Amino acid sequence: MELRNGFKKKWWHDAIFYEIYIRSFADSNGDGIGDINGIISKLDYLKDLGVDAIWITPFYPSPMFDCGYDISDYKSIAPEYGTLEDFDRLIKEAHDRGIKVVLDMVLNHTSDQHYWFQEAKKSKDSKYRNYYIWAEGKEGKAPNNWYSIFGGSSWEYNEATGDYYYHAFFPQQPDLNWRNEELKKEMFDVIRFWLDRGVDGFRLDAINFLLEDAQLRDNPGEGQEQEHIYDRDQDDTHDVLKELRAVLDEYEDKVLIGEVFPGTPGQSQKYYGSGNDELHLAFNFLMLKLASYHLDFNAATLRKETQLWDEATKEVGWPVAVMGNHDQPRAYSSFGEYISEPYREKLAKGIAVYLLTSKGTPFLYYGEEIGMENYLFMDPEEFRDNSGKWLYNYLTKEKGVPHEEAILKANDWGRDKCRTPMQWSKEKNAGFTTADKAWTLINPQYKEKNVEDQLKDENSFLNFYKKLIRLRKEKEPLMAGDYVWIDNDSRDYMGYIRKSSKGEVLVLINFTDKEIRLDENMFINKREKINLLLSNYSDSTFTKDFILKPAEALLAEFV
Ligand code: TEU
Ligand code: CA
Repeated sequence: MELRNGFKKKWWHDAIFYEIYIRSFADSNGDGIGDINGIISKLDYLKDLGVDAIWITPFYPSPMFDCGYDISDYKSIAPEYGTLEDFDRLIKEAHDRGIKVVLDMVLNHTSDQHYWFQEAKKSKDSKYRNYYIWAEGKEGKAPNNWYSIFGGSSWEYNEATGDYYYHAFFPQQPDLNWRNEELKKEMFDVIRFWLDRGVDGFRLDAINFLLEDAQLRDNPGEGQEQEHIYDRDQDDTHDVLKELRAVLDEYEDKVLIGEVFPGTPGQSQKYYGSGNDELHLAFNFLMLKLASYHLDFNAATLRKETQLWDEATKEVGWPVAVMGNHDQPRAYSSFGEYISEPYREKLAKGIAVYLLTSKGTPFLYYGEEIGMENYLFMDPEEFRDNSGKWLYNYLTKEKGVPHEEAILKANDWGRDKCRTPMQWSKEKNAGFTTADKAWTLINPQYKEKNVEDQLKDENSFLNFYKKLIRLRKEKEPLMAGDYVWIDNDSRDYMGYIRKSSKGEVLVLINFTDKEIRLDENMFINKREKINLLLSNYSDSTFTKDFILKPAEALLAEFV
């Protein structure tokens, strides 16, 4: 099959991906922490859901300052997650079921506990000094004004050497120096290590942060408001990506998926390179814009963004559709803000319709399929994510903000709310662990929302997802088709036909809590009849009266 612009179809074009936040997915040995054997025990569930590939968040040894995104050994597995033998078994068990396995790879930085950094910080003569980025201070202050993602200067003073090292994220995550050939070789070796073990590709963490301006020039603007023109998206990052891609291409059929942050369409487009020499896929952080920044969300903004992404990827590759991940609020909660209470679940199903009828590879985040929601942590002692902890302390201790206000802000910025354990059943601890307590709080909502109950209920959220996934696989236009937009202006509903040489599928999503009557001539035209494939209402009347009920979302075919 040929996709647009002569791209040959690969497995990842039509695969359904599923992100597993390993610590919270399934605990097999009763220590309260999800693990590799836990994942193996749920492969049949994933297969049945229709998942074709899993992306597993970092499981390497780590002091866990950033929940595993601070790696201290790249070629091993943290004991709490299992062993390399468990991992090999996971690859085999997944592959036996036709499920691909993609690892999370953090190339931008290591943990400050990594042997390289421990050595590097001892002396300027260390063999590993040049693995990291060092600079002299200026008048007793940091070398420049670069501001870190998690707050504060990106530079940290090092006593032993009397100078500063650079960190885009926490000080516990020193950035690697990708201009050093030796370092590059070490990391490519890591990539080969896992490819040799049979993994099918990588999700590259914060890949546009890889290199910084060699002259360390100041960014325009200050603090959080600064424009990151010298500490992100440097031209030579693409040279490294091309080398990395060449390593990947030594193997057959592997995929490179990049987190380009914040990932506007124009910015991300560059990371696809010519279309065949950098990333295969770059995440689209639409939901981040809609949710984290509380933007004006409606059918028009979503349509516009979808069109921009389609345009941006047209020449160079293939888009991604994603509604949530381990850094973002749960989609169910974010979109729920835009509609009145009785229609929250309907709209969440509408968002699922959008996700699974979009052009591009869909990525699900664990628990999304049962409608898991944010869980607010009201006691700062319970925070597991240091970004929320940092903000809470900063606000209460340095800014004098009262607890009630600070805790909400810390929840907003922190990421614990979307990392609560998977809700498998209404048993104790949601069936996630047999331990007394899980490593983090469990959303008490598990009693009403869990896999076990939803599997039994024909109209459940989970079964809606399953039906959608099945339709996406059955109806070729939903994968390969182009968009034919039905109404390019409506702020209330989105309508499009996915059209390919094999046929057409109509998609309509009402984003409001009001009925919308459509003019059938808009889409039915010369076609005889319209046949409903799926609606989030079991009593949809659309094919008779062309009325979309409040928050109704549907797929239909012309016959
Ligand atoms: O995220 C990159 C990133 O920029 C986001 O962390 C974002 O700024 C933040 O989460 C907003 O709340 C990746 C990982 O996905 C994230 O979990 C890591 O913390 C980060 O890199 C550092 O490795
Ligand atoms: Ca465990």
